[in-house]
Amino acid sequence: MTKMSNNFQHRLQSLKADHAALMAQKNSPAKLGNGVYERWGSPVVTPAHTPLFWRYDLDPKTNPFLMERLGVNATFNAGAIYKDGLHTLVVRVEGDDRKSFFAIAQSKTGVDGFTFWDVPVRLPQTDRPDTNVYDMRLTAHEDGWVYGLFCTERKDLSQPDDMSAADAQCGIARTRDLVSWERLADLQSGGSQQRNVVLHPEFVDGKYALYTRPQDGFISVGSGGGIGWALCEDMTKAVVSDEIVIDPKIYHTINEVKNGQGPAPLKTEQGWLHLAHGVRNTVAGLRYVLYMFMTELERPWVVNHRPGGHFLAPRGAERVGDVSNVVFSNGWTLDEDGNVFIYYASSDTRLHVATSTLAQLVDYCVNTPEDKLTSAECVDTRCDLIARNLAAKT
Ligand code: M1P
Repeated sequence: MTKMSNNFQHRLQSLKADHAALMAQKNSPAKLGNGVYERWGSPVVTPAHTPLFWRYDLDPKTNPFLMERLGVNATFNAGAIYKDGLHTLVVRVEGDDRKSFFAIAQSKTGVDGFTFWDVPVRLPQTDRPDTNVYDMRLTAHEDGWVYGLFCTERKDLSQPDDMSAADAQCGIARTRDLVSWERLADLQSGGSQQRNVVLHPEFVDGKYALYTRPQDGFISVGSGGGIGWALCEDMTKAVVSDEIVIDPKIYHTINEVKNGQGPAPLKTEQGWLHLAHGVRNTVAGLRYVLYMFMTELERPWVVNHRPGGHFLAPRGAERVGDVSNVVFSNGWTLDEDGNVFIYYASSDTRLHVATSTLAQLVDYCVNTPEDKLTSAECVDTRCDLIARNLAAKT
C-alpha cells in the first residue's frame, strides 16, 4: 500500500469513528429548568450528523486526499411529526453553497440518535423552479395527507439590478410516506410575499385553514405584519383572499418588528396550543425569540390566552451562529403519553430540543400573566405576585 492510500485509509477510519461516536452520544437535560420545559444539553442535529457520504467523495482514486467535496454549513429549522414510535424531522440542511434542502432524520428517543435517511428529499418543481427552499411545516391533516408547507424563494424579477432582492412565497407539497412527495401549486394570496405559512390540522367550516404571514418585502414585513388566518377551498390549487390578522405585532414587545406561526398547533381540551417566533430590533441586529399563545377549540382563529414575554430565548452558545441571537421553531412532536418535544434551532446553525408536556404548556399559557404593555402595569403584575407570596409566608 502506498503512503497516500495509507493516509486515505487512516483518515477515513478516523472520520468514521468520529461520526459513529457522535451518533451514539446520549443527551441529557440541562440542570433545573424553569418548570415549563427542559432544555437538553447537546444539539440534536448538527452538520456533523449528516452522513459522511453526503460530504466526501469516498473513492481514493478520485479523492486521494479525502477532502470534503460538498460541505454542509448548517442543519436547522426542522418540521416534525411523531408516528409509529418515531420522532421524524424534515431538517433544513444548508450546503456550503447557501442552498437549503430538506432531509429526513429520525430518532426513537426524540432527544438523541437522530439518523438521516440515505438520500435527501428530491422535491418536485413547479413550472417556476425554486432557487431556495426552507422551513417546512408538517401537518398531518384530517383529509389523510401529510402536507409540507415551506418557503420557496426566487429572484425578485421586478428589481433586476439588486442581487439580494428576493420573492418569498409558500410552496406546498404532500406525501403519505415522506418518501414520495407530490408538489402542488404555490399558495396564491394576492400580491404579498409569504413566509411562515402553516396548515391547520382540521377542516374549519369544511375548508382548509391556514396561518399566514403576509409581508410587503423579503425581510421587512412592512404593514403586513402579524400572524394571519385564512380559509382555502382546495389545497391542490390553494388560493386565499381574506386574511385576518389574529396575532398582531405590538410596539415594545418581543414581536414588535415581526412574528410568525411556528409548527401546526396542538389540540388540547382547553384549546389549541401555538408556538410562534417574535422579532424585535436592537443595535446588535434582529433578535428572534419563541413565544406561545392559545386559541379557542371551535374557533382556532380567536386567541384566548396570551402569556406575556418570551417562552424561549437564545442562551449561551445558542446566541452565536450564522445569524446570531436567533431561536426559531417550526416543528414539535407529541407522543402518546402527552410529552411534547420542541425542536428549535439556534442562530440558523444547529437544532436543539426542549421537552415539556401538554399539561405544562397549557398551564403556562393559561396562568402566565399577559404583557400589560407598560412598565408601570408590568410592575403592578409583579407586585401582585410578590404580595401573594409574602402573604402566604406569614
Ligand atoms: O434568520 C432568522 C429567520 O429569518 C426568517 O424568518 P422570518 O421570516 O420570520 O424573518 C427565515 O428566513 C428563517 O428561516 C430564519 O431562521
